Amino acid sequence: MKHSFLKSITALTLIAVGLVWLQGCKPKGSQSAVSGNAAAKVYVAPGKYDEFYNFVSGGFSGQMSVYGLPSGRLFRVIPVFSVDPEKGYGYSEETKAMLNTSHGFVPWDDLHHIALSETDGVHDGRWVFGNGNNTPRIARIDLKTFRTAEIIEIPNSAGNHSSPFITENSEYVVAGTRFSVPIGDNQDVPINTYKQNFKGTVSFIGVDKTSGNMNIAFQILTPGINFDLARAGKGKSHGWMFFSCYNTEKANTLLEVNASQKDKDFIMAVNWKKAEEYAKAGKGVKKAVKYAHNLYDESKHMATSTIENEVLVLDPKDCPDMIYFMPCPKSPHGCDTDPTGEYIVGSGKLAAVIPVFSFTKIQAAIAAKNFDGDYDGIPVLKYDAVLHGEVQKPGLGPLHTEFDANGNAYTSFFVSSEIVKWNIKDLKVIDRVPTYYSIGHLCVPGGPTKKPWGKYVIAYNKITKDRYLPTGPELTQSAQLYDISGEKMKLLLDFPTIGEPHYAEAIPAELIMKNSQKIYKIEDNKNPYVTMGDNNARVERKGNEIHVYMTAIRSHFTPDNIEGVKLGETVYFHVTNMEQDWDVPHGFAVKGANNAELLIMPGETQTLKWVPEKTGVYPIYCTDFCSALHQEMQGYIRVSAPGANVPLTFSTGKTAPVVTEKKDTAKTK
Ligand code: K7E
Ligand code: CUA
Repeated sequence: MKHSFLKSITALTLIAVGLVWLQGCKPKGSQSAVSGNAAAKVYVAPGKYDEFYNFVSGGFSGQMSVYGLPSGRLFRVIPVFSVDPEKGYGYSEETKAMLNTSHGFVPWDDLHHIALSETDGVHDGRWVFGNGNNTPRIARIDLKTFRTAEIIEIPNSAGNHSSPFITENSEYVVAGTRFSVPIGDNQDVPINTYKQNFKGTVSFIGVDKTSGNMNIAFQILTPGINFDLARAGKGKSHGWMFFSCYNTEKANTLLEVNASQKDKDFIMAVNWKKAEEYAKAGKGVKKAVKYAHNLYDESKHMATSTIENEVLVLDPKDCPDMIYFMPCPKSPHGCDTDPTGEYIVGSGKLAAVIPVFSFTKIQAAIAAKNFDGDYDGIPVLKYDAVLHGEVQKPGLGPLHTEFDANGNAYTSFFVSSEIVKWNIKDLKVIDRVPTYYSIGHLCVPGGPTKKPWGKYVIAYNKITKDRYLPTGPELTQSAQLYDISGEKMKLLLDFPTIGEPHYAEAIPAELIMKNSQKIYKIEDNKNPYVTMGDNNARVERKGNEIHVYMTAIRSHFTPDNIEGVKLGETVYFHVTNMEQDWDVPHGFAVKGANNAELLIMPGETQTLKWVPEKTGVYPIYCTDFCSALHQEMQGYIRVSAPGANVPLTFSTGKTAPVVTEKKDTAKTK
């Protein structure tokens, strides 16, 4: 009794102390931290371009946002996992399938990490990937159009946090499960059978070299621990992937305490070249699962969702020398590889040091079987045998590390709210700057690649408190830009962000802007509901459905007068934007529709579904100010009672024969 009472007191104290400590402290001198010429360094004159694109995850907004650097100007919010009424994403008939999952339509997710595609270890500007944490998914955004082109769901996963980290030729993006879960046929098991029944997986998602299309190449079954982050090897460590793991205690409740027991958790090193060989050699087992694979077809302007039924699973028991554990103090979060691929940095949230591992030593330790026993049958490498060294007294609560091209590392510290610059070889701290406040991830342009462009480090902060004008209980989160061109880091700029920023990547603007698409060619439009020119505009009744084949061009819709719709019918507006000029979208909205607007790009067709609930005349209009006569870009659709004798008609600019009705006559005469 007494013993367990004491135990719980200790646990509670731990929690209390931990909470105070984990919440971080406010750095001093927050008002006067900017150097004299900061404004000039971030000033991008009107009409001039920024030097970098910055792709920033939106966290619980489910979206990705695009900023310019160094200005911090917001250019675009790309809808990825969340519906976006502004663009009709997830609302138009064409885009709904993008958000389909094995659980049905899921209109939201939690996007934490960004991975720009790479060729030979360098960002190539073709695609950017993002992860959905909640309903495990990975999205691919096409950087020609800045639109989500593909979403693949990850089966046997829950809380897809360790994702989507990319290999140096975009061979794979990986997805490690945060939660271990019961896997297999019987998932209805007591939670306290965690240790027996719960398993983890890490998935390797192949990326087609030409199309970018994803497929789940294989999954590796792991002990029931939590995967947090990952990084691919590069250069000499190409062919390996490193995952940080926590909860090696395999706790299933009060992880705050119960998963912080051990002095060291693990970084899991995966030899994925070897895993590939095992997969090819038939060492895997095909497991029955269900997951959605959604693709946006750019010529059809339409998404399709396919439910897949199978995934190839590799069990380390049948695949020796494929994975190893390296001890890493204490609840590691970030796991980052330096530009040479030799050094792997673990960031233990509760650790007092930053351990840096050596790939050369890892290989030697594996060859010499220098193991410290095993964990669930997987060899554990000896800490001292694989350690390059530890950064001493770096700060409190290390989370993530990025690199410049000069052998320096930049680590974010959530608790002590700072960025610390240190030298990778001699592990000496060079500089530290406060962040306002409680930094999570940080980003150096090209920082995770073989060729960092350097110049800046950007902090993505969790808390802003007094930094901005107050906006009620919810305050903006923010980014801060620091100059890293000299020995000392210099704060240049704060800018607010969309949602909660987690990870971000930055890439020189010229790698993307030269490929940016301006329009969709109307002659290539293969949408089954396209209207090729005003002459083909029409309204058709199919059973209980009315299909409006409509064109939009400055500054009218064809047709813009529609009559004869009956209450109880469902109306589909298939709107084709006939424009072939850059930056001339048309919008489309219907009064009272329980839906969003459409925002239709030049040459594109999008469809709005509308179920009228009352008889009457409903205005329709263009929502995007497209010309001097934008405000004239409008029309009417009339809905009559089911039995009414109103024929289905449509027109634009025609003076229809006057139908005399009593009340009209009464008014005019
Ligand atoms: Cu550190 Cu979800 Cu990458 Cu946020 S995670 S900070
Ligand atoms: Cu079209 Cu406004």
